Amino acid sequence: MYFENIPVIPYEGPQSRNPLAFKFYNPDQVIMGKTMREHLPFAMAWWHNLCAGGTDMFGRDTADKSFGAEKGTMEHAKAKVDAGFEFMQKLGIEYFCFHDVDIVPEADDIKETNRRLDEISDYILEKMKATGIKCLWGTANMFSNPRFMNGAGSTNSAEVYCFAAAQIKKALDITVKLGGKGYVFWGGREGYETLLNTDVKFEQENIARLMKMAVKYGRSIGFTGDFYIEPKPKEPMKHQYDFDAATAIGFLRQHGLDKDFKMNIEANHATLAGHTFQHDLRISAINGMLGSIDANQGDYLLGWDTDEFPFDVYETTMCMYEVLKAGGLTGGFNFDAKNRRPSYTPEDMFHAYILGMDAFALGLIKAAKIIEDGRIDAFIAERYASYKTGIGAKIVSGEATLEELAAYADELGAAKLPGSGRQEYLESVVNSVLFT
Ligand code: XLS
Ligand code: CA
Ligand code: CA
Repeated sequence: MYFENIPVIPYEGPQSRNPLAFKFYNPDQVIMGKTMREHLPFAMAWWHNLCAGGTDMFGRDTADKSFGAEKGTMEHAKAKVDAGFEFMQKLGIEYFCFHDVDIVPEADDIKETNRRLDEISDYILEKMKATGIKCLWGTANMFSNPRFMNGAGSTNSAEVYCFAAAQIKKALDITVKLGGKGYVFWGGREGYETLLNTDVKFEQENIARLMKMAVKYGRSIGFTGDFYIEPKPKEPMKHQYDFDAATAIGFLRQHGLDKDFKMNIEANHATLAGHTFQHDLRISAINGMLGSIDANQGDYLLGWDTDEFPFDVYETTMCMYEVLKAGGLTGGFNFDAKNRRPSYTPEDMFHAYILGMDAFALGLIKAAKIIEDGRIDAFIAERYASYKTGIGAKIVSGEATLEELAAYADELGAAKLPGSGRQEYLESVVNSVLFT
């Protein structure tokens, strides 16, 4: 036991003052025909929760994530597995996500790293069988090791490219072994700092080549899940190729990868791209590519990826509105989030997940109410009503010509204004649903 003082976290309802209880996440509660557990397949992010101790640019770890073992050893790797499964069980979290180097210490020689990955994945598999906890997605960390300073798929070095391929191959092997539903590409260093040394076209084609090889290999070993691109515009690089959902979707279509890939949308990455979280979810959904979500939030006052636990219920509500409208996710909600540096105790790890799970549960409850209330949907339908009949219907059916529309405008002489957008009214509808 690593968290002796922490009980299994119960649902106690909104009036509860117990810090170690859910106020809104009630797994068996049914919303729009499905339980909260089904709507919200939550996942623990191995890296933040079990590895990161709060180191930042100016200071070292504040939290002790040794779990009683010597760091950098296989004992430590196993202690993290034990602690992680105890943590997930106590919170009722059914999935986890991992990078290769989160689950084992990386050795100098990749053959030794891979041997360690075989060993730890046997151990993880045993725990999965004993608890019923599952793998949401796996990925390869192709951004921390110095060899990836110029990217992985986009590196200038063919040798480094081979190491990226080797890591993807092994991470896919382990993901398949653990029954993972998805495999993520987050291209943190797939981008550039200056065009003075960069061939953008060549780099992007090389990324596509690597992804095609990954799909081919993954399918050959029985991976039937989705590959995901996780867009992010910047940090660590100045320009990252997977800027946002629209850019990533265009790239996938250009290279014929759109049948095998979907988006993994992270809230904080969408806001770094100058979008709302909801925007990138909508763009993914309308393109049939909303796969999974990295559930966190950024800080509008800071220009970087703060990976905070979700707290903003407006955001989680509009997120769940998108997810409900899209008919749910094939992936899940991975808490790619970390405690603030001064929240360094084991209890804080639980407080963080309780906050995040409750914020999404409340978002789900409220999003369902917005849909049931119907005023927003009715307004949107009415707003486009001029396309239902007459000249509008002709435009939509594709029968109209530019000359015909121009003649129609000539006849009108002057257009009526297109009708009020009623933004303030609609925002007050949202508030009335949120706060009753
Ligand atoms: C970093 C990303 C990363 C991916 C997985 O900003 O969020 O953690 O989710 O490599
Ligand atoms: Ca992030
Ligand atoms: Ca992420």
